[in-house]
Amino acid sequence: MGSKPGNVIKNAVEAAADKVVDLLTPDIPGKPGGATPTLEEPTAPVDPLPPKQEQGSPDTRTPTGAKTGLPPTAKGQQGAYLTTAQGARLRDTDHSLKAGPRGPILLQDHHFREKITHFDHERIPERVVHARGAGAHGVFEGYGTAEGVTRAGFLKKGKKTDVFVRFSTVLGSRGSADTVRDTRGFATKFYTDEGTFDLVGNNMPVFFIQDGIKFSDIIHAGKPHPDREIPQAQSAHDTFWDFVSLHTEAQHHTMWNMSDRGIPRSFRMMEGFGVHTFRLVNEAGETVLAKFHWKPKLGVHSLDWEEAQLISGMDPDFHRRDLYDAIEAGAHPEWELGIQVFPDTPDETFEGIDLLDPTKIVPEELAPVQPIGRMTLNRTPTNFFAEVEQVAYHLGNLPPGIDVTNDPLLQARLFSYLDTQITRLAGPNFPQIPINRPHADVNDMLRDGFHQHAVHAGVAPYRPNSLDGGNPSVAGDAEHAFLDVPVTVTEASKVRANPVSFDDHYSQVRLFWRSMSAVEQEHIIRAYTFELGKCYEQAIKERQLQCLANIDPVLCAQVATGLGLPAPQPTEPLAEPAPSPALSQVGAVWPTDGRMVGIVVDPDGDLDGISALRESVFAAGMVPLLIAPHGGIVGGLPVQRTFATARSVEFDALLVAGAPVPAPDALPARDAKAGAPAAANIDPRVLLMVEECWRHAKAIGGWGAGAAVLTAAGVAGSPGVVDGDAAAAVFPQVLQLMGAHRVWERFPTVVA
Ligand code: HDE
Repeated sequence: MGSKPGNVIKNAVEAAADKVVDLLTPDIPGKPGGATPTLEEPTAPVDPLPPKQEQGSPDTRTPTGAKTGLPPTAKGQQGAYLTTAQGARLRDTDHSLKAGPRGPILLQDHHFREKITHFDHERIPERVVHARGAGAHGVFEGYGTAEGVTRAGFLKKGKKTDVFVRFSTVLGSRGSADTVRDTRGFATKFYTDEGTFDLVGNNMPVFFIQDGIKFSDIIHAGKPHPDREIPQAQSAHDTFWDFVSLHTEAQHHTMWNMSDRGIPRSFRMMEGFGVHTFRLVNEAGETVLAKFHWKPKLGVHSLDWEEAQLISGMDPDFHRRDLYDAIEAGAHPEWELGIQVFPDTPDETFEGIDLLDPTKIVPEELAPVQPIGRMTLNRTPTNFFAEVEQVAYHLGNLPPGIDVTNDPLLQARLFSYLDTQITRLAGPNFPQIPINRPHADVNDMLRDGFHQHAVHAGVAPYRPNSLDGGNPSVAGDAEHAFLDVPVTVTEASKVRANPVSFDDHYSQVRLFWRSMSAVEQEHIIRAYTFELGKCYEQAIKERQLQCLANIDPVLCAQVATGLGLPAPQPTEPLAEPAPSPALSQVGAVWPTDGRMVGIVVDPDGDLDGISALRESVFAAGMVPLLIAPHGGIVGGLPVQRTFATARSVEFDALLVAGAPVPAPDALPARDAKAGAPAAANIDPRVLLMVEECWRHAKAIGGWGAGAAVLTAAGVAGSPGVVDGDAAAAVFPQVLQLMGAHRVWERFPTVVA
């Protein structure tokens, strides 16, 4: 017979109590009569546990990406039948469940609610800065040249490491135009075997502020005005110039923005800078200070300001398109990573330059940039949101061999990047998002939180422990542990202050100005004149002119003339720094890979040699685009642009084989030149293309009827305009001109 229910419970409780006693009693060390302890000593490690689930070397970084062996064009959905998020197969996804065909939607329609609810939450907060960006995958290969100064494994000779790079503008929203005048972000995630290394840099080597506590202030000043939320992605407004004229430490970075560096031709043609000084440590524990530089294989090139503005309207995605087109066409962008190396002295200066001041550079002439590896971008994202939008950089992500310094801007950044992701990516588990997963095995003791994807085994996520076999154990040098370099921190009083050396706000701005060629100086003058000309407040213009007077009197006088204001006298003695020729973008010849060449043809004209010309352009690693009055096929070749869809800004050079004289009624009356002489009666859209290419100092070539077009446009015979009898004679000369990026002598200069 069974016992009474009350007895069953009592017996079970007693049995359980016995069990507890059975398990625990013998293990209490020193207890009289206790058995020998069976658990491990807290600190004795055994073989490490396998990596946390879902966080090993991620073969499944992108479910449909190349890593899985699927082509990038693989279908978005995997499987034949549409299902709910729970896997229930669906009969219909186009009609909501209604009370009759004309009735209201029923609340019980789970599929409808799941679909709309998910859609309602598709957007996440955009980055508070650097919201607009584009990213690509690639590979980094170490040269081994840095082995003497850093133990970082990814820099060893021949070592290949996957990377993901995100380029960005700073000020604009996620949908803003690519070609605005702004700093560009250049953030690289190295998925190294020793943990992820994020080099979160810009295309300019200095920053607006010296202390991170002012970051929100400069960004509030640069972002659109809080009342009307305009202007978008611009620094040409009162609050920006108010800030930089009051915080004169910003003047150096501001001049970089006003220079051609503020309007890059392509992400592929930008330098990148780590900005801060880092500390490197080698196997022997010796340290040096270092600055990181990315040098583009294609050279550093920029747009013309008018061109940049036109592109903002014609093709706001210009830089993004350029990057993805180049990668997909096989013109894989490349950069060399280099370092400037300085002795790690107690004063942390080099040649009198404070290495902790992020508003200062060390000219390359004083400390050459030494190449330590090469990066190639070779794969576009499979899914923009999953990869480019969700990638989360943090300059605290460092491998052993690279450490931070006390640069107060860097120190503030060490806090900010982790913090911002918690809101942006909704919780602390964002490192588990595929694009953010390290390629090194992860074995952390972080648990729970929103969006926890790992299913952790074991009971003791703490250490030391005796319940999970003492795991995890800690690593030493032999196991590639990260090393916090034991730098001496001098005892000092707490202060809110900067070193005195940080007070020099002008000498390096003058250094930059004096390093520019005449044409680059002219562009800088025009940029300041444009931006200040957009300000309303007279006092702000005057204050900024005073800053310019302290940089250079000629610069100040020219901008003042443009603004119609008197030029003030300097209030500080002008420094006489030696120029740094490495800062100028003019004067060298560069590869032309991936450049765009427009070829204007007349379908009824002489098409001889066009096919061979296209092949020559391809052979030079560039992209020929045939432009004709209408689409379709001309001379057996596909037309890529028509007179209606083409605009000069898309091309790096223009070749004109001929342009048909439009029939009198072919163009709207406003486009036709009434009573124009026959020679000038060329389609005005072709003339505009030629004129703009000329104004933007691009190489132009023409032959036969095309040469006549150049004459009619009034550009024949001027520098960088080549004419000849045949395409075969003209193209090589145009190619040569393109190597210099622009026909520099076409730009006017006012600075002697
Ligand atoms: Fe950033 N910065 N920053 N920054 N930054 C961010 O982090 C911040 C600074 C840079 O493509 C944010 O994930 C502070 C210098 C790049 O995802 C945020 C300070 C340099 C990117 C942040 C600086 C940079 C960011 C916004 C002053 C060049 C884009 C979203 C102490 C060396 C990364 C995010 C990407 C992004 C903070 C100054 C470069 C808010 C507080 C100097 C390239 O955390």
